[in-house]
Amino acid sequence: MKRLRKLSISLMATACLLAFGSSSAFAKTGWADSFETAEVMYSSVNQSSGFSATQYLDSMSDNDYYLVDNTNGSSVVSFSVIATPPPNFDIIMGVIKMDASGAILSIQMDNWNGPGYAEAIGMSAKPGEKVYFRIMDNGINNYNEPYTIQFTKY
Ligand SMILES: [Ca+2]
Ligand SMILES: [Ca+2]
Repeated sequence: MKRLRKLSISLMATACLLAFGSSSAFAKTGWADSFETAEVMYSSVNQSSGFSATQYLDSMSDNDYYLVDNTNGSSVVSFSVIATPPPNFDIIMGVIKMDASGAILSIQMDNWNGPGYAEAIGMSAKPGEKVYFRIMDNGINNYNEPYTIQFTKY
């Protein structure tokens, strides 16, 4: 019975996903899957001191990109990013820093902590730099619950 209910809920979610294909509330594969479609957490043009989002990864092939963009900035931006997975979900946070021309300055894949535990980084971006954060799963995971990502400017 419990299983049946779960199935009908997931069918409903699928129906909603079809009805509101572009809604970020059901964002999954197809949302923020590349550098070009990254969700902007901070931009030197439209500065914010904080950002947070709650999103789902739906499968091993899904991933979400987020951007801290200091391309047109006039000063160094120092900040932290914390990605917190649901229980039984092992998250990997890729951190890709680029210069204004898109040349990659550094890449790291942070996976310090296991299922249910956050990956976090404190760093800075000089004027002209941008940093992409790529949220991925580490193997097969619990896809029924969302992860959260939080950007905080120091
Ligand atoms: Ca995605
Ligand atoms: Ca991890």
